[in-house]
Formats: sequence, C-alpha cells, structure tokens
Amino acid sequence: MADTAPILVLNGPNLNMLGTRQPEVYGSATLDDVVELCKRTAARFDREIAAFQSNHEGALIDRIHQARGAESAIVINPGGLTHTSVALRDALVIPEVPIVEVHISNVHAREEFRHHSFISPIATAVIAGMGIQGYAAAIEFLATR
Ligand code: DHK
Repeated sequence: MADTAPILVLNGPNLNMLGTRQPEVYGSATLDDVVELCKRTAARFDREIAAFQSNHEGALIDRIHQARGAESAIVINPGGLTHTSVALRDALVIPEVPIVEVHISNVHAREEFRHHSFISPIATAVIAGMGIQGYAAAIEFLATR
C-alpha cells in the first residue's frame, strides 16, 4: 500500500451529535463540518480521506480491519470508548499504520475518568483541546511526516 493511500478518519459514539451535543464542551460544528475540514486539509497535501462514524464498537472494529492494506493512516476520535475499550485498542494495531488520537475537548481538564486512554499508548500522536482544528492538525501531521 502506498504512503499516499487515503487517511481514514474515524469517529466513535455520540460524535454524530456534534453541533447539538453540549456545544459549550464540543463546539457548534457538526460531524459533516469535521469531515469537510478533513477533506479540505487533506486536499492541500494532495491526499484523500475516508470517513466513518459509528455508535457501535463492533462496527468501528470491523472498519479498522478493512483499513489494513487499504488506508495509510488513521485519525480517530474514539469518544467514550477511549476510556473503556481494550478491543478497540487491539483492533487499531492490526492495520500497522500511524494513528493519531484526537479529542475535541481537553480531556485532562475534565473528569478524572477521562484522563486515562486505552488508545494513547499505541498512538503515534495525541491531540486534545484544539476543538475540531485537532482533526486538521492530525491530517497535516500525517500528510507531512
Ligand atoms: C469525546 C467524547 O465523546 C468523550 O467521551 C471523550 C471526546 C472526549 C472529545 O473531546 O472529543 O471523553
């Protein structure tokens, strides 16, 4: 698989509700806005993205399996699964591609249970608290590294 294969942008549970969900925490942009921002950012580097969101752990895991040999990197906001899911972490190492974990909010400034991530130890980079610009930063990093 070429290094220029698409970058997979994954969003986990409840991120389909961006824009209406706790805007004081997650902002007013929608998931469509996030995907559009990712597309625009990737295009600046002549790259493409594939985007997928699910509220279901198994659906996310199935999509990650499909990334093996097909996509060159993964940007993931795992939502609440960040703090709970060994299975998601196990899946993420299968494609053997760089991973950037993104959180819209600064999870470290929030409740204690959000301070631990099962994903961070297997991620190449972790971004938190940049709002949806965190996704753009992740794509720029992956496209230029
Ligand atoms: C999104 C969620 O859904 C939460 O469960 C995480 C993350 C934080 C975010 O900031 O994007 O704790």
